[in-house]
Amino acid sequence: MSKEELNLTNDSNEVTLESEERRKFFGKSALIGAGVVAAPMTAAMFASTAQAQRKEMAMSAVVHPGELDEYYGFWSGGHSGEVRIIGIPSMRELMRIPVFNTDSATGWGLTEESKRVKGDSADLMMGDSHHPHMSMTDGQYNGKYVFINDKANSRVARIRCDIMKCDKMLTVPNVQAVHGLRVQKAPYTKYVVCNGEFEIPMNNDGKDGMKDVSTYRSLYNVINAETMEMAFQVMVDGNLDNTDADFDGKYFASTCYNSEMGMNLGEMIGAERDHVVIFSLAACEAALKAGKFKTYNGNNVPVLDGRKGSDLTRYIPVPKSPHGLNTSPEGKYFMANGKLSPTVTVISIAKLDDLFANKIKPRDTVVAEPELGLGPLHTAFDGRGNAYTTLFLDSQIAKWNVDDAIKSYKGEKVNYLRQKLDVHYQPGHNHTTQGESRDADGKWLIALCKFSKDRFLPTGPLKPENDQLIDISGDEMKLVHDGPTFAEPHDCIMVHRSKVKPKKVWTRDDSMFAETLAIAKRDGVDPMSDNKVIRDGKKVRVYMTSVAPTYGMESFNVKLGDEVTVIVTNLDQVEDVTHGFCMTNHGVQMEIGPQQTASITFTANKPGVQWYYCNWFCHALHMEMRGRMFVEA
Ligand code: RUQ
Ligand code: CUA
Repeated sequence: MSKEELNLTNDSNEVTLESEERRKFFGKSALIGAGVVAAPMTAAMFASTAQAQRKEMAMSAVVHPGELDEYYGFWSGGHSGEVRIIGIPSMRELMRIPVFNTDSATGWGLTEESKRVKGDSADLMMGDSHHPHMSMTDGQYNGKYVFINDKANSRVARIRCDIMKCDKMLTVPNVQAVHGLRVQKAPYTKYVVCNGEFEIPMNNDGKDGMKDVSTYRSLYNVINAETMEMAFQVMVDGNLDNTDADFDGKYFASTCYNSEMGMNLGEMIGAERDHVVIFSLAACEAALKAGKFKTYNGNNVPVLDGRKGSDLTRYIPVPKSPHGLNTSPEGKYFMANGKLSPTVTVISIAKLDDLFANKIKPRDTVVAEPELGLGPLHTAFDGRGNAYTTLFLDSQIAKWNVDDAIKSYKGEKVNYLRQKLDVHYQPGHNHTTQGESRDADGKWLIALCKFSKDRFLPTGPLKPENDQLIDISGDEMKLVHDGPTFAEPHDCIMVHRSKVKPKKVWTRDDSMFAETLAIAKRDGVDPMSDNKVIRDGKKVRVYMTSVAPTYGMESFNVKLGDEVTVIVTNLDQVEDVTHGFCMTNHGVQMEIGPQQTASITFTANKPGVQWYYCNWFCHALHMEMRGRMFVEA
């Protein structure tokens, strides 16, 4: 296998000469050997006749000790509520970013800074994260933000990629269950868009009409990506599910099921057809400007009417209950995945202008509807004209050629199906490297399998999911790696490492703790040098510094029942020297990275000596990094 095929040539200026030399030295056979170690095979696989071929496949996922992955994977943590950073192709979990969940290690959800980010939902400890997507400029990832939805609590959060922390969170008003989420791809991510999935009365105040289903609506939500405030919402017919954007900054599209407005399964799947709803951004912005909107539930978010017949939207009939909606990376097609139908509906984006001008009928925009297999959920792309669709019921990925599917739809006798690959088992989302951007490079495909069954050592009734890495660089898809993951990665993106530039230490003017510094200033404290206790009635603010392996304050005094806020500033400037602050027996713990200020509040409800200690291993004398809080009864 050439270096190219091993993915070692890309931006090789980042790869040290030393490792280049080492790779040459290792040569082919050594790499194969290491591959077996990195991705152990089951006995059954060894027994298989395809053994030699499988070894060849395992090779390309190897990232040797000390070497770096080529891609950042941003993984949804599903109902764990977090986002995870996975190195691709090694599939090593590099970091977890707590977002909607509460995190014991970093204190996310417990610290004052994280509570400020969570705002009106600071009391919620959990979430259900689905769709992470990175901000873009001209259809390319720009490394600035990753956005993610929380279906459980109807929220959208933003992660800053320079520090890999969540810095904004919005509870979307007027809706329940924010599901599909994408970003505007061009000219830049001005808006984040997401679907309010479950239909509810427009004024959901528990007064009249609560049981009158005809008043229920699902809304499309458009959020300003920079301020993370609502821009506007669009009322539709049916339940919105997944969404994506074009590459021209003109249209968004959502799959929409339950056009019947049924309240139970039987009613929801009665009709033969549901829809893809197309939203015209220009028409929506014009309606907004002209004041053609209403407000509901006592808030001032403008809600536009995009129901059937409105000029803001068009409804394209597709087989019933579609699920995933994906834009092909050259910007030509929206694709709606059939779920209950074995097909994917291919909609030509170039025809949408005519559709909005009423020159053609909605179905005239459909240029292909290939039949792929049972339970198509999501489609990914390799940038070479091929599409990869997960077949949930068949436990397969279907690779098919888009141009051939279009020819076939026109009646030509061509076979658009290229290959079906078994995956293990029941895949939901799949994703290719940079595949939702203009830079789709067709190297790797991930199948996020909902069930792992027999693929790993048994772990009791609850089993991991299985994220499978597939090499798509050649003509054939090759399964390379089984990756167990905890509940439940719905979706992911894989971004080339050249696009992401995280900081190594915090900068002192970071907005994350700006408010904490403002409080310190009011207290007349310089957190970079002062170790001081400020009493403010029953409230006590304890400012201390930390330098490995000591806190600036060995002890402090409070009274029983005081509300104590401990504000720690980490003076260390060395990369990776993170300190912690834990007050034993008080449920208090947090991370303080180099040059960071972090604070946490608790009630001193236990008299006597209470030790606090550093819980991030920072120094040979880390165990000695502790102090006493004296609580006077
Ligand atoms: S959507 S597969 Cu949120 Cu498919 Cu999970
Ligand atoms: Cu500071 Cu451990």
